[in-house]
Amino acid sequence: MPLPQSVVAGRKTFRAWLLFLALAALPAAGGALPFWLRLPEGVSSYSGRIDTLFRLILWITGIIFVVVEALLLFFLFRYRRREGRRAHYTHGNNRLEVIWTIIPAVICVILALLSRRSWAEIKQQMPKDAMPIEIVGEQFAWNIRYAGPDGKLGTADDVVTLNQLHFPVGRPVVATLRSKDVIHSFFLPEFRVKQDAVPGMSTRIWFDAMRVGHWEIACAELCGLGHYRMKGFVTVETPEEFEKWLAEQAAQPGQAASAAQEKQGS
Ligand SMILES: [Cu+2]
Repeated sequence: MPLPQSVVAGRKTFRAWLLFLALAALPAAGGALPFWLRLPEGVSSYSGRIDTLFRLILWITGIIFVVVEALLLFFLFRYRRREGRRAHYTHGNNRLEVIWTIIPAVICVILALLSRRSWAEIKQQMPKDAMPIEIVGEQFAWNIRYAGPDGKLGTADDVVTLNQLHFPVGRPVVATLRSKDVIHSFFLPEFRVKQDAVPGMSTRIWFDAMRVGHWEIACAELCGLGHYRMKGFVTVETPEEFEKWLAEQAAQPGQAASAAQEKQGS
């Protein structure tokens, strides 16, 4: 006895979804992205985990995008206006609507579960033995405050630099992020760090570097006319080089006074 029409159609839909999921999962599992979508090099110890999630989401949304646009074009062409054909009114198809609501919901829940641990480790738990610093955004610069010779942040011997972020390789940095005026976004692309600096709020973030080098800080929030030049510089160096640099900064005339002034103003 031949199978009813609806069962055949159901099986076809199921097979199509299986094929889609395999298509989405395979390249993502292989960590592949086409060359024109290459990410910048990953420098922090968690950049690889962020990239895996990013690629997975990009493949899933990318394939859905292509399928949806292709269907849109197909239906536009298939049901175009033609002489003698009357439009007919339809309420849609309940079963289809349930399917295309449940599948994205399941995908979202799976993605949330997959990223849960990384989110906790990167955004919620601050590492111990980290170097504390303070970063204050303003139109249009980053003020970065380091603990001075007394090793404590928030004292008169703090070292304050403009747009110069230095830290030693291999040691995590916990930064307290603030803003003086409008919302800025502290962005270190190679470290996979992006966090809003919101006036009136202190937000803690952490990052580290697996190798020495020079990179850039960007502001990822349109914060005013000078937004484009709100650029800073990251220097990751050996612990000895970092100590030397910090001592040099502390010895600069006016540094202590400006640190104390900053403190009063903040
Ligand atoms: Cu900004």
